[in-house]
Amino acid sequence: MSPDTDPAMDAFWMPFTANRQFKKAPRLLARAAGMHYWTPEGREILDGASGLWCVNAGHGRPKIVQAIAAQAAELDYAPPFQMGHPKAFELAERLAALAPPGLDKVFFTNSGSEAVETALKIALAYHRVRGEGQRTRLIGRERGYHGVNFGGIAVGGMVANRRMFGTLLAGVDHIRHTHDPARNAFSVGQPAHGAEFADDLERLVALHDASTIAAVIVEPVAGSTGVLVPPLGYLQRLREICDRHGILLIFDEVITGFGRTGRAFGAQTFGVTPDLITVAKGLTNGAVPMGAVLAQRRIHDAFMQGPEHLIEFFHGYTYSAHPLACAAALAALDTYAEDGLFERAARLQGYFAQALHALRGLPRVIDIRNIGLVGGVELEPIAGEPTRRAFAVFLDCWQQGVLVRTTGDTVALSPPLIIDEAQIDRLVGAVGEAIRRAA
Ligand code: PXG
Ligand code: PLP
Repeated sequence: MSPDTDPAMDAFWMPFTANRQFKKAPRLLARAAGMHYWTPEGREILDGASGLWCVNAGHGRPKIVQAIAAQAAELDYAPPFQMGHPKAFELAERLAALAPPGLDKVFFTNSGSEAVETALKIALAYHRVRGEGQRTRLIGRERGYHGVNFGGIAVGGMVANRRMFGTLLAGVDHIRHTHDPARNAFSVGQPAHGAEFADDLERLVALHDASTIAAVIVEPVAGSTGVLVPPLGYLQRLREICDRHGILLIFDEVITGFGRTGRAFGAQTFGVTPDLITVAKGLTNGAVPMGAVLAQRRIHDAFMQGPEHLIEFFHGYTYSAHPLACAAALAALDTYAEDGLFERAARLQGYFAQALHALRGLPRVIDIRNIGLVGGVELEPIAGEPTRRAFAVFLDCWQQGVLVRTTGDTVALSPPLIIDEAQIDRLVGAVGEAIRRAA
């Protein structure tokens, strides 16, 4: 412990945090409601990040709060193996109804990372139960983020998450990322160039043979690596190539799910239906940890063979479909629907895009990207000190009473979908001021 560190902060080894720096100058959040947080001293903070991309309906929504409290009193826990409780079934039906047609089977997990592991296991097992057990390869994409468990970091494409952990999963490969600032910088919405980046999958098919490949996993919009919006036609091309070769396509919609791109799922915004979708975060509006995999019926049905008294898929978590999470998710889906929040995101995206792209021309701004109510402002890194400039912007915004998120030298904005025009102006205005000071 360094002498200027609060001893009461010693024990907590903080996740994805510069622990020593944080504990010297902590940033604490004590309360939240609607679009705002408050620090323990009572300073108001405008939430430009939906917490961590998850509080899509804003904080402290009464229906969600009440649902969790009531559920805790009524049924705190029910074993999910060989047993069930009513809200788990109700929630699965609701999610199937919200998902693109065909994706009507739901497997519950407790996080996005677990949803990813689950989806990868479903893909491998699906091929195996159909007699194609030689399809063992999993393909990810450079600059992908799929959580922090071993499967997810293996298919993921962030070197900082990978380099400490040995050889990871065997047989994983990656297609190239879609970031192409030379042609696409400052695109409003989907970039025009780069559908052909999907053809990189054909390169891996030629190298490994399609018969060895189980699945490809991509985020429709890469979130954690800087808000990379898919080029027009790219996801369609990826779908076609997967279909041609019998490869499952997994969309990791942990960030893009629940209205972020202006529809319930990115699959709907971009008009491409995958075989599996992973979700988390906005599923419960961030109020209780929960994730899920949405699967095409035919994938589920392929498992439903053999004697009926035998378990078809050896997988599950103690807290799969936890009653508190189910109650929170049902109330979150009600809140999204009652307030028309997905439509609101679609309606506001033009205003948001205009506000964000007005930052073009500020010093060191090298790209601006947006879709729905998510945006990224990429800054020129300080020579030899990547991430420092964006982090300075983050700290400056925090001083101004605005919470944003940074990744690399990109400032990412993903406000709750309840944001209004004046709050968009305040959010983007604070980012602009901070960029000027950090230039
Ligand atoms: N897939 C995607 C696409 C994600 O964005 C996960 C999986 C993992 O979910 P869990 O619930 O296990 O964290 C995520 C999570 C950031 C940041 O701002 C993004 C995430 C998590 C932490 C930080 O870069 N996304
Ligand atoms: N480790 C031990 C010793 C366990 O008994 C269990 C579950 O029973 C686990 C790990 C997995 O925990 P979870 O189901 O919460 O993922």
